[in-house]
This record gives sequence, structure tokens and C-alpha cells, in this order.
Amino acid sequence: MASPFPFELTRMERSEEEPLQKRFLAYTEGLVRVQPSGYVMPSQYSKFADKYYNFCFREDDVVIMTHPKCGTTWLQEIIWTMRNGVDINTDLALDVRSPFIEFDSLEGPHLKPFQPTVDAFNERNPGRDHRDVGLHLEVTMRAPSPRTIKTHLPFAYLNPNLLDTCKVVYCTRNPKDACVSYYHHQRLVRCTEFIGDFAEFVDYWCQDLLTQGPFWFHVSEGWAQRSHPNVLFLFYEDMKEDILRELRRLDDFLNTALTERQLQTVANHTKISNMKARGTSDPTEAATRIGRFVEGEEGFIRKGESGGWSSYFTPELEAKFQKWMDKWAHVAKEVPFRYKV
Ligand code: PPS
Repeated sequence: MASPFPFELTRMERSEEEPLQKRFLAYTEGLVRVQPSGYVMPSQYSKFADKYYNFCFREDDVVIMTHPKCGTTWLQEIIWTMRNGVDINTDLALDVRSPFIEFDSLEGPHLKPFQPTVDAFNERNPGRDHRDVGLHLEVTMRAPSPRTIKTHLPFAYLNPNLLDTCKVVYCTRNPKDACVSYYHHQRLVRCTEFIGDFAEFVDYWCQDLLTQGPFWFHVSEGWAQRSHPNVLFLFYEDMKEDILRELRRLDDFLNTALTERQLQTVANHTKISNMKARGTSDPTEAATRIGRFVEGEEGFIRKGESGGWSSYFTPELEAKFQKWMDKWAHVAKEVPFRYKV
């Protein structure tokens, strides 16, 4: 039986929302907060929160859970490839191979969906119109096993039986690099369309006003579960430092039993330069063509560095960021982030 979403959803105060709507052009429908965490989402989330909370996971699902910009896409390509016989010749888009459960909550109706996702929907829901239900939710629900599911939702907003049912790979990244990456992302994608500069973005980040945050709330949820037998907790910086070591950990956790040679193939296939070169991994070209991405911004798969933040943060921005870290010290001091690898 379905359980109601147990948290309160409140519309953001007009005094906070209106200035944001002038700088994030896509937030025309407004924003909501989940209480008591203060987690921010576009208002469409209210329509789906119950459905995500009751989403039925399967025993052979693997869920990739991250705050945005912490290594999701890299892991989706790695884990899908590892779990699908090291198939490096697939012509299916990553969005279809590894669906994004709550994407319907993040994009407005003005955006044209990706054709491969619509095709997957039509194949799995003959005769139904994706505008009547959640396109991405349905594509995820009806995906064939074994599913490799992407989510940016924290544990609390998904089915409480998630960890009793399947495995979760939680990945995080130092918040300075995540912030730079999110800045570029929110300028790029028309489902946010941020038009300000980096200093302004840091201001919103440090006030925990950005969607799919607060960052530390998300990380605290993942960190609390790091020792659960069905959780593998990863750092983006560790993957940058030694990808084969992290692939071996994934191989153990997922029971994929790949040979060292196969792991090397996965490492090569998921190198940033190789992922950028494939439309099946990097949606930038296709999304720009159909008006989902703003032309002239950096691509969806961008630099992929650790430590790139140092050329963005002025001493003033560092001081502002530090204050925000101090505010969240109870979590921030616990998690051993590395700021350069
Ligand atoms: S999203 O939109 O939240 O799903 O973004 P996410 O995939 O979590 O994070 C995007 C950042 O990861 C970088 N990236 C990679 N780094 C190393 N290797 C590979 N293969 C790779 N693929 C994506 C991507 O470039 C983003 O980081 P930045 O710093 O912006 O370059």
C-alpha cells in the first residue's frame, strides 16, 4: 500500500523566490522546500514526491545517488558497462540505459524531451501519452532488469525499504569543485537557465538556495549510510586518483566478477575524452540541437578535474564559502574531502 510522503512541502517565500526567478529564467512555476531539511526543488516536485517515495525498487537494481555534479554520469557509464557484459558498442543513449528517476520534477513543460527517452517510453507504454504521466518516472519504472538508476534525491525522499532491497553507490566530491561544476551546468541547461556570474552563484550556494541542495544535507544522508552492507561510498577525487583501484572496489561490491583486462577496458571506455566523443554518453550536441542547452556554454561533460575551483574562487569567495562550511561544521568536519588530487 502506498504511504504518503512524510515531509511537509512548502512554497518558497515570495521574497526569496522572486529574485531567484529573475536570475534562473526557468523557475517560472516557482520553488518548493521540503521541511525540515530545507531541500529546494522546482514546484513540479510536489506532484511527484509521493511517487518517488513509493517507487518499487527491485533486488537487482543498482541506484547511483549523488548531489548534482559529483560524478554521476561517469559512474552511470561505468556501472552500466560493468553490469552489461562490458558492452562498449551500445548505440543506446545513457539516459535510456541508466534512467534518471526524478527528472520530470526538474524540467518544465516548455522543453522538448529527448527522442530516445520518448522512444523508450512509447515502446514500454504503447498507447499512452507521456505528458499524462512522468516520462522519466515511467521509463525508469518499466526499464528491464537489471536497472542502473540515477538519482539526486537523498535517502530520506526515496522508499524507506531501498537499502533492504538493492544496492546504492553513493558518490560525492569536494564542494568547491562541485559548486564550479554546478555553476556551469545551471548556465548550460534550459531547465534552470542561470544568467549570472560565478560570484552570484556562490552567494546562492552559500545561502542553500539552489535546487537539489543543501549540499551538506545530501552528503550527511549518504555519509550516515556509508557502512551499510548495501552501500558503497565513493569520492570523485579517489576515482580521479586511481580509477582501477575504484573499479576493483565496484567490481567486488556489485559482484560483477570482471577480469583485470575487462576493468581496464571499462576504465578506457569511460575516460572523459572517450565519453565526450560519444553522443551515447555526452548529450551536449543533441541537447543543444533541440534547444535544451544554451549555445556557447561549456558542455555537459566539461573538464573533469579535481582542484579546478582554485581559478574561480577569489579570497572574498573563499571567505564566504568558509562561513558556509562553518555553518555546516557538524557534517563538514566529518567528511574527509580532498580539494586537489
Ligand atoms: S549531473 O548533471 O549532476 O549528473 O553531473 P555529474 O555527472 O554528477 O557531474 C558532472 C561532472 O563530472 C565530470 N565528468 C567526468 N569526470 C571524469 N571522468 C569522466 N568520464 C567524467 N564524465 C563527467 C563532468 O565534466 C563534470 O565536472 P566538471 O568539473 O564540470 O568538468
